[in-house]
Amino acid sequence: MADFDTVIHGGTLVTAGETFKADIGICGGTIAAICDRIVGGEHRIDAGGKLVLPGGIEGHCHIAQESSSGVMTSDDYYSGSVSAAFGGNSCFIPFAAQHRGQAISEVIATYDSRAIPNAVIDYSYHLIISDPSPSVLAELPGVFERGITSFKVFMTYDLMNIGDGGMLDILALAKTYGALTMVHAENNEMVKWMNRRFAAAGLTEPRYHALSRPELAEEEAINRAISLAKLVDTPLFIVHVSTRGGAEIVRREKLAGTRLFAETCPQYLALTRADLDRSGMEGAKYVCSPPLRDRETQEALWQHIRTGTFESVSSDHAPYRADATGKFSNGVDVPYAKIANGMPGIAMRLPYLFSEGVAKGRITLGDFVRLSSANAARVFGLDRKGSLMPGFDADIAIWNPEERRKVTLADQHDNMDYTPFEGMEFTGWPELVMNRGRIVVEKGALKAARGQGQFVARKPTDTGTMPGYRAVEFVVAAAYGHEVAP
Ligand code: DUC
Ligand code: ZN
Ligand code: ZN
Repeated sequence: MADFDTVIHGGTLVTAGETFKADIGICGGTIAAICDRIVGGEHRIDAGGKLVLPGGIEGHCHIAQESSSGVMTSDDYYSGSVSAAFGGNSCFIPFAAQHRGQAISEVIATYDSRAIPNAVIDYSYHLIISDPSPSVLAELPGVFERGITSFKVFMTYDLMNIGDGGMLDILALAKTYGALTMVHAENNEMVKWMNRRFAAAGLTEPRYHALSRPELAEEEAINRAISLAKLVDTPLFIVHVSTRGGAEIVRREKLAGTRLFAETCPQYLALTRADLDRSGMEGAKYVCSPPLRDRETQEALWQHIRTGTFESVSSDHAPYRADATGKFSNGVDVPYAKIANGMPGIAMRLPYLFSEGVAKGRITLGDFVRLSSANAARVFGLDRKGSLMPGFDADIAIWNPEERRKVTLADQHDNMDYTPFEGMEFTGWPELVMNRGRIVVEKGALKAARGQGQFVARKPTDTGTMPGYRAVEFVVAAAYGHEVAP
């Protein structure tokens, strides 16, 4: 009997902290050994001197999810996970979205029915809460027990925005159970006010979408969200930071010890609001929220990536086809506010980050692993993923750092009719992706069976040595002899 089910040999291993040549022995889906040279193994995979990395963990994507206005994403758990795997990921965490009036048990059952038979890589959910009623809050402990240890709330969109009071209630509950609250931070009233101004002036083309969601709306909401989380003294994750000002607030607060995490996304680094100027309704393909910004912002965000402001670069894959099932579900030639919000990118996240980051010398290979996998594992409580270590899941991606390829729609594996990265040339592509020791993708071919991905129960977030914040008012109340819990 062979010692190992699989041995990966002849590669250069990269983790968040180290780069070294070694072989990996895999047994029962787990990394069993890492050492200079491993002989034997039932299957042997020759890494041929290429890079052997922890599989990517996509922490922000919308799969088989209805928007608040009822538009379904084009990707289900099959096409979404296949596409993720072709892009170097071995695990993803889409959202399970509660719409108002829904019980959480119903939401989770719905997403289970979508994910279990279809996912080809491991998955979990972040729970979106749009209606924090007492009965919904009462359901949350059961959700944490199931290993869904993070949720997302919105400060914008009339049908999703839960208001500051709702956020405080959720943050307080999250604190009790050690859950992580993620937030879409844009000031709803500022956006609505801008929308009314543009509508009154007859400015309804896609390009005005970007202008209707000012940088100030993001900055104000990030600041407010952090204040709310500090009052409660519980960790917060700011999703899709798109502005220099927002990133600067995150940076400042982290330096002050606030328990805060944040991400940005490739679209804010690769595209600008000028992409919404494309002729006809082509610009609709670039409608996403927060919106695309400008070249100066791109440079600033890269600087923040380099210097550790962001834990991860996530795709925010929100795939709506440029047809009546997606972008134009309210009709073609509609005002920008009626165009479905979001763009695809789950397969391009890592090739983009590798090419523009590592290959262009902006970040190190260790940074790449942190931003693509290791930090997501730590922050989202995937305690057996995000690194190459004995005892960890054999979630592994072999990358060819030299391969140069142009992005085309024909090479995509999602269910989309466009890619916003069309025509861009990237250096560095994944060649093989493995999840729990099973090959999912190899040399451009899918090897996984539908439904072989497993739900992963997650642990609470590791906030490490971040000291957090204790509002003086609770301290004074305690001195008065009243221990009021935040
Ligand atoms: N927020 C997201 O995170 N994704 C798509 C649209 C949105 O508002
Ligand atoms: Zn969002
Ligand atoms: Zn999103």
